[in-house]
Amino acid sequence: MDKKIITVTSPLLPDLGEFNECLKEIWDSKWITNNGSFHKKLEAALCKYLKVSYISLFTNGTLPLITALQAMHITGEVITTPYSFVATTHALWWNGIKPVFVDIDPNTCDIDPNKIESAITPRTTAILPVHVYGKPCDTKSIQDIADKYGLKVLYDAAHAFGVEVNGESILKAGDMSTLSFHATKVFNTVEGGALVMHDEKTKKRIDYLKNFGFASETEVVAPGINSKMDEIRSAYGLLNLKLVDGAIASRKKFAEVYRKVLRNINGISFFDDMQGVKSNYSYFPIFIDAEKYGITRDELYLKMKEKKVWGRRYFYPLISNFSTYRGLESANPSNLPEATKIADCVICLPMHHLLSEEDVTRVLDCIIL
Ligand code: T4K
Repeated sequence: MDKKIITVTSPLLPDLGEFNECLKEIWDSKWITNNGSFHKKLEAALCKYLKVSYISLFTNGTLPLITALQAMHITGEVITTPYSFVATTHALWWNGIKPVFVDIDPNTCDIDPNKIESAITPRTTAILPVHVYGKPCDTKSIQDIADKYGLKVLYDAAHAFGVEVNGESILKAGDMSTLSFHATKVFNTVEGGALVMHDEKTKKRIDYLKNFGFASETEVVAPGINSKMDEIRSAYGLLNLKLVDGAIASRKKFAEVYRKVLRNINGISFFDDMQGVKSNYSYFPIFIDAEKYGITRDELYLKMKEKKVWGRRYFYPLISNFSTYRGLESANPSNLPEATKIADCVICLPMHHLLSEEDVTRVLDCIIL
């Protein structure tokens, strides 16, 4: 019998019966977008779940990045990481900002705070770090640098839904944080995203900017974009929010099995849980030392593919290697040795709530040589 494909992720789907009931309510109300009742309910529910005071829903995780930069009037140069999904740097491009890439700390895959200061110039206005794989950045060191140089900090927290450090949401760090609710994320609204901010004034301003800049029926205060989440996705999100803790618990269980087996394989490394961090197990990256392991990352990746196990090389190539950015001085691989090394040896293993024990065994059988 043909084996099924095991994909890197699989979307969390709400109960179809309950979703149908919501659709009926939306149909009856005839209010399908523009800050409807499900939109309001989802914002309130997310504030509670994520332990934050203010949130603004968006249509994806890219537009909140673009909008936050606009709202904070960020210009000139912004220090960021090359080790992320390309949307992080594209958000700078869309605002006419020059990205300045800084290397990562291989122990977390997040931007290395020790390398930020030497990249600051008189044109630097902000830092755009990413909590890669949901692993929290060193937010204290980053904030100390930002305060010293008068910089803003915008966190791309696309992977960090529900992540907490010592009982506090990671989304409280910096000036603002963005989330992605794409189908491939721990919590999804099909497509979707959000911006988390710390005061009501900013929330109001962001709500104008995601609605073309309208402050009232007749007033446009800025060239805003259209990035409002509709009622259908908001309802879907509300239902998924009830399921997300169960999905994270399943992910944790599978992560523990992976770790138990992989710990005994020479040349394969991975992350353990960080002290004091409530993780969401959004990704399970492994790092291959080809010399010790015996085959290269790409050989393993292709072998997995042959066996219908679709891992993904997140994040290879580095953003700094894409044609739009590789001409930048900071994109030179000699400036980014750790990120270059990690991008060349990483594979994210299948990690989602619908894996079975048999799936996990099939994944591990590919890796055990
Ligand atoms: N910042 C960071 C750090 C990000 O990682 C992202 C997005 C963003 C910003 C921007 O957020 P959004 O604007 O996207 O909300 C995926 C996602 O499209 C992207 O959201 C995500 N990061 C990135 C890391 O991964 P692909 O091209 O790898 O996805 P795709 O379509 O190949 O899907 C991967 C696997 O997931 C498939 O093999 C099967 C499974 N899948 C996927 C979809 C879409 C399903 O089973 N069902 C589905 O509907 O980019």
